[in-house]
Amino acid sequence: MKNNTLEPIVPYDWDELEKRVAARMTAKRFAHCQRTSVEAVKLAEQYGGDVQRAKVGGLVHDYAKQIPDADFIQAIHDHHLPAALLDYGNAIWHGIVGIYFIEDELAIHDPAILQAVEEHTTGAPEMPLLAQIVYMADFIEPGRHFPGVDDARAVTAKSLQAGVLFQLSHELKYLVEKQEPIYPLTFTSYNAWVRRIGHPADN
Ligand code: DGI
Ligand code: FE
Ligand code: FE
Repeated sequence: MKNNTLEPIVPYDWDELEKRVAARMTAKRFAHCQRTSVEAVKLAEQYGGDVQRAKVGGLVHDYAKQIPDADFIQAIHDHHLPAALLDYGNAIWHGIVGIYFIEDELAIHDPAILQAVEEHTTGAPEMPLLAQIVYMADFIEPGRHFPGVDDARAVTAKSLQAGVLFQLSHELKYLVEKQEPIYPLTFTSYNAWVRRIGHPADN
């Protein structure tokens, strides 16, 4: 057995997975995926997550980021997904609809990994540990340089759940500031997390 095997999560080895992911995106985006994978492994080690799934989930989370809009629209129809998705674009599609390309092209069917990819942009009201890990790794990987990223790293180092709420708040503020439409799940996620862990002083 080769030591870089990913079975049964992925039916081929790590080098092959990297090759397939790299083939679907620019070198810059691929480097982000690699850094997200490394960050996800660190978070999994710290918070008791599944390290192998974190490594794979981090690498494939943006697999569909550079797939053309027309292919997403086709996939939304083919998989009978909600028509409301058509009001959004790649920013929302690459996770929620991206999982179908991951299943078809990468032959990854692991439910925990697919859920983590599905939820990596909007979050979700109930995110399993792996989804929280991939969500935060994407946000704080060392290539991120937005204002507030150091606070995000510090919060996440203390509490993964507090990191999730931090990111949801940051995302909403950013979207409102840019006058971007907000996908309803982003709101629903924020509401659930702020009720669960917001205002610690009031609890
Ligand atoms: O794919 P990445 O750039 O690594 O990161 P991401 O998947 O977390 O976010 C991608 C983009 O999605 C980011 O520019 C902000 C945007 N986004 C997140 N939530 C929403 C959103 N865009 C809209 N329109 N509505 C949302 O609710
Ligand atoms: Fe993404
Ligand atoms: Fe990403």
